[in-house]
Amino acid sequence: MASTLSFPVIDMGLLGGDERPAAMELLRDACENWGFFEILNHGISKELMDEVEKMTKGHYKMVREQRFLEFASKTLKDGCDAQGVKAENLDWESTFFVRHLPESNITEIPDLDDDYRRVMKRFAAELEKLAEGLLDLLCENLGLEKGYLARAFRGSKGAPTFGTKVSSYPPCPRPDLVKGLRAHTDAGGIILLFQDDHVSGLQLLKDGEWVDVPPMRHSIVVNLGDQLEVITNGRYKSVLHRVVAQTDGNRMSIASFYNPGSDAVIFPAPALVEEEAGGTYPKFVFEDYMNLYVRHKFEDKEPRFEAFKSMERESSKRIAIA
Ligand SMILES: O=C(O)CCC(=O)C(=O)O
Ligand SMILES: [Fe+2]
Repeated sequence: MASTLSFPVIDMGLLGGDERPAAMELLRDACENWGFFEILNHGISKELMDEVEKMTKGHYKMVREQRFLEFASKTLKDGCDAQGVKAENLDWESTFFVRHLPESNITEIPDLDDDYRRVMKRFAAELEKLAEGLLDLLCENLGLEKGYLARAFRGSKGAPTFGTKVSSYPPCPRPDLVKGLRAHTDAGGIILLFQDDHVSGLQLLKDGEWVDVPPMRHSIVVNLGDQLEVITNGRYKSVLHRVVAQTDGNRMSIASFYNPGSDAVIFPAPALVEEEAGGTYPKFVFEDYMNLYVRHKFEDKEPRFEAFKSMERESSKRIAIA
């Protein structure tokens, strides 16, 4: 049975006071052993979060619900969608994606009203700051100099890739037939999720068991992607997670992905690589990783890392021969 026992919750308000060492230790443990944690008092105002939630839910009702219901009834009736993709390979979600960095495309997303665009831009700016602050806390725990991770994410444009996936998981009468979102690890860096405070469904795999990520009002759920696993040389790991479709309630989820710039070169931080042990993780250009990821998202991450390691071996062999 899924449990929420001891899911790490970190009160960021404690970081400025006497309890900072204990809060940093909780964060270290969460990064090393969970790949996930939930933060409170993160500095994003409750008013802004309430506004984002109201507008996101309104937008779904006004613009997206009808289209989803058509998909839903077809999938339930025929066991596949309009393109013939079988239910087991589908996700019970209605989604749109907004990019913020290196340049925003929010004006190009159809059917968003101006107020919603403005609020999402404000929210994204806050999340960007929060992501960078969190990366520095990770640096501190890892013994890396301040700014190391944010710099590692900068490509030639000097910016990360930062975007938000806005999703609704409407009630599903057949959760046995279609998953909310199939199990995967996230490809990128650090992910900040504003999730519904009533309708649950997000689970992560810990020690072979699915654990619920508890809904908590005005919290932000944070998880680590594959790139942080590579840069930390496996000290921190990206963790499998999924969304289980619920029979009741429409789950809102706003996931913001703070990822490397597309041409950033990703490799284990030398300070975290022990010479004798040799490198366990590969070096690659982030865009190349993403090109592989999109084709294999719902599969294990290890073969993705392995593919780049064998490319490295091949090219060093060629250099040795030449
Ligand atoms: O909606 C969620 O709670 C999680 C979404 C997610 O894992 C993803 O989009 O990668
Ligand atoms: Fe994810």
